[in-house]
Amino acid sequence: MKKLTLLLCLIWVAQAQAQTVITNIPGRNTLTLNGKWHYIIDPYEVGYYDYRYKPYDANPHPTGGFFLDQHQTDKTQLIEYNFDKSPTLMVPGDWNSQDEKLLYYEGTIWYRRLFTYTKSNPNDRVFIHFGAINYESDVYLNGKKLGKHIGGFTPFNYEITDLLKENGKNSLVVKVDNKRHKEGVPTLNTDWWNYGGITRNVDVVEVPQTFISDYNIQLEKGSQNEVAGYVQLNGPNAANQTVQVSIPELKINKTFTTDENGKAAVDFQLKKAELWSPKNPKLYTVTVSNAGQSVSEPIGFRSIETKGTDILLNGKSVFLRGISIHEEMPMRGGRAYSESDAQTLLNWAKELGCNYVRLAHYPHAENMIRLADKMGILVWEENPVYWTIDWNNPDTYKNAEHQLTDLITRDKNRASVIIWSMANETPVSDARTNFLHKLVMHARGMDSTRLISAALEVHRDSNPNDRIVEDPFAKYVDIVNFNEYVGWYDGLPEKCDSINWIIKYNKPVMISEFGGGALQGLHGDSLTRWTEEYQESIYKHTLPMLMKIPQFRGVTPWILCDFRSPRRVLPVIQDGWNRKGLIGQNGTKKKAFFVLRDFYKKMEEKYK
Ligand code: GCB
Repeated sequence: MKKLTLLLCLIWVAQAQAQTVITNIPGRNTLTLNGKWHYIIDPYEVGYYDYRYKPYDANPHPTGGFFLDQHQTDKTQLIEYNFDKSPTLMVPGDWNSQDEKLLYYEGTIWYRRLFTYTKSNPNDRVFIHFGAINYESDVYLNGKKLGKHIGGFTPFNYEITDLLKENGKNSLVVKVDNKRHKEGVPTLNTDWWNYGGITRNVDVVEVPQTFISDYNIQLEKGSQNEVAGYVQLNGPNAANQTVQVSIPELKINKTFTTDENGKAAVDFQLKKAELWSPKNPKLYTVTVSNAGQSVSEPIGFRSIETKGTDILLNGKSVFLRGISIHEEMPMRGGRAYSESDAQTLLNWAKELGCNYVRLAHYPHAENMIRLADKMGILVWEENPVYWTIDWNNPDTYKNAEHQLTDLITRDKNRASVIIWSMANETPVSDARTNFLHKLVMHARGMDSTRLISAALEVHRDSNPNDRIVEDPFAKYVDIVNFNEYVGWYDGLPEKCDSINWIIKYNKPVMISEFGGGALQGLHGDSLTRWTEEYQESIYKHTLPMLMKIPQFRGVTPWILCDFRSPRRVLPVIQDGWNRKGLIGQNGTKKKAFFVLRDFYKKMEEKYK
């Protein structure tokens, strides 16, 4: 009997996990739960396991566990926690940068937020939506488990219609655990700070019984006027319904019918539409409606493809003047999360002369991509498959595929996004290449319109000056990207002058990383490590070297800003920061910033 209950419980949790993610949250009827949440630090997970190390939530009628959010109702009662009397953290936000004692913390923290909610319509359904929680979360409403989610950078939601106390106090408890795992995605070893917490927006979302859960409205591959996509309804009346797609500015108003799964194929022509580009980031208000409800958002239309060694944006060859960015605010030393954080980072990229950014090494917040759409900045988005993933573990693969799915689901209507990157600097082996190839097929199955890439590695040969890019995975990508550190990990800056690049692919080639460390404000000659002059010299020697690669079509140097990393321990210089930023920890630009800016001015002229 016990076993059966456990099994039912597991099935229920699995179903809760499988809930489809609602897209376009900013376009919906929402109540924000951002703000102060009470929290309890729980390194031993006493709020989750009993003293025999059994999870309290495995019992359908749990007697303990912090998720019950209990309070003493009489003085004899023994309850050894109290959310009301515990301190608070701001949500969204990582915990590390909010309290000094949490800077290095990796483990479990419980969050609790009370809220009241009144539906605008009694028949509506209600969901709770999380923009991202790093890394693993267990979510409970009014003492009942909604589900478990794994993966630190993508959104998820749970339906709470039946558990919600209308007009009453609801207790939302989230167990967040940011411990790293060998089989995780990312794995144990990275070069960035493992910021834990509820790092993005939390919203209550109200929708009709049958609602528009998702849609894809983008130009078809290779076309500059044919829109192809779908609208997905969710609910009891999803099948055989009519849905409308309208773009008033273009006088478009089309009707489609859903199939038995609630999905309608969408297909129509754009006449005289202005195509989206960095020079003209034109967005049209697109409205999808069904049975009296509608969802709108600004959407741009552009085509992206490769031809030989060229990248064609709206049919015209482009050079991608880029910069790599971590999702971190240097001055604060914490995860970037707000619209104004995104504005600061992307304004710096613009100042540098960029038309493109590489959002490394995991999916960044949705507001960043939406702002890139508005500002006219092309975007590379990356799955957190970094360095040495557990390639032979099927659960690791599922996890990676899941995160990629949620990323593509979230951002497929963003014109700015042109590249899905599968991975960064992964060591070549059959298991790794199969793993990545499967991810590519999955991504192409979900989205045939965007380009696929990955940051590959460089090899040496018997000739000490030859650098070779040769990787069995390269045949599956549209653009060959690689990271190289000649002048930093590989010799001194002048070495760049004598390097021969051997790259035999007839595809566009981009350099996804190069650079070196400099402490902002530290000056000396160009051979003294950590000075701004050394870093400047790397840029001065690297850019001419890259120009000699015939297929060279873009670059995203490492990196816009200094960022925190526990790998970087050198006192006085690093103090826990990777110093390869073109902008220092205090927001001041280093000398190399201006070298790159001048180069980008020339490249802009050249590709006019
Ligand atoms: C790399 C990694 C990046 C590191 C960088 C470095 O190749 O892709 O995550 O931060 O090198 O600074 O060494």
